[in-house]
Amino acid sequence: MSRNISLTQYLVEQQREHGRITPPLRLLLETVARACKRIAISVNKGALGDVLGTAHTENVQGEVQKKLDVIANEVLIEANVWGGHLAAMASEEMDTISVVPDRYPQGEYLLLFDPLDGSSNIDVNVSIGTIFSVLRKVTNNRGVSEDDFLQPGKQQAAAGYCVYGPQTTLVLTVGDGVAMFTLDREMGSWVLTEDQVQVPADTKEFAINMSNMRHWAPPVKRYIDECLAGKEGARGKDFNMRWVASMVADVHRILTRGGVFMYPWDKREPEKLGKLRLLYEANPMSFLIEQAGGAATNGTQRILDIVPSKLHERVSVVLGSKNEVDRVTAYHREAA
Ligand code: P6P
Repeated sequence: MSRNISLTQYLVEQQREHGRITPPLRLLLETVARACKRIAISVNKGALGDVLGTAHTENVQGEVQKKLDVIANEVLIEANVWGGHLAAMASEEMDTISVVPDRYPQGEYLLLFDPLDGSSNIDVNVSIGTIFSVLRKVTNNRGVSEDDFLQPGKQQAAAGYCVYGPQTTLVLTVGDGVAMFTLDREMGSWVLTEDQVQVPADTKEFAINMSNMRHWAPPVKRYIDECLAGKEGARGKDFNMRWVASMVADVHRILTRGGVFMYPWDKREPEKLGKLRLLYEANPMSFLIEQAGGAATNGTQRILDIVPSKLHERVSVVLGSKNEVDRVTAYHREAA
């Protein structure tokens, strides 16, 4: 990929050739991309800026917020509130939705985001990222409410993430495959560096937090035990393990070279369906993975088919190389 295509040109071509992008959606995506550049500047300051450590506040999840969690959330809200492309926003860092105030026009789109995912890695200089999901507001005859956000992930208009790592890379889908844009810091612009990304159907790499092994359900334990048994075991091949504890980094690796990512339900908090959030973590990542030829389930059901009942609903996640996800899902169905 070397035609040096900018994000704007990619979006204009998607708009012109495929009709998948309306002008307000193009404005939305360019605004989010610009906000990610602003977040990258704050992330890259590290100890040189007043951005590390905790903000001494808690979010709706009861988690202590890092300063950069709050900064990233504010950057996304401020960048998107005035453009007229959005009706409202939802964030991991906010208890309820943020409706576009009356002083600005309201648009037809809803933006959901985890402004800075993996924030436990901030202070130790490991890759983190911003995850976003775009829905269309389905009810035009009244004001926007939280119920407008409770749509299954298959109804997303767009989804993506920005990974703040050795490179700053924006990964995006509007339903016509997955494209990757690398930030050219000299120009301050996003340049298309991969298009029509494909996840290999098979892999030898799995990503899971092994310290939770004693809490897993049997199908997960069976799958991982077989991976660990290697070529002498049922799988007849050796596996490798990766766990960055930053979903964006793990998913980016899988989009780049394959793999399977699992954050399954476990019995530590049995009332919780999983750790990861459905609307602004699992859904956007599942949309990207499926658009790249991979698969994403909660162990038994396609994630994008799940109809949410709450804004901050959690879900069990198995996603990545299709043949491995299918195997894990088959083990769950056999166990059921
Ligand atoms: P654990 C980050 O906090 C996150 O939400 C995901 O990005 C990541 O995959 C997971 O949690 C890591 O969880 O329990 O391994 O720290």
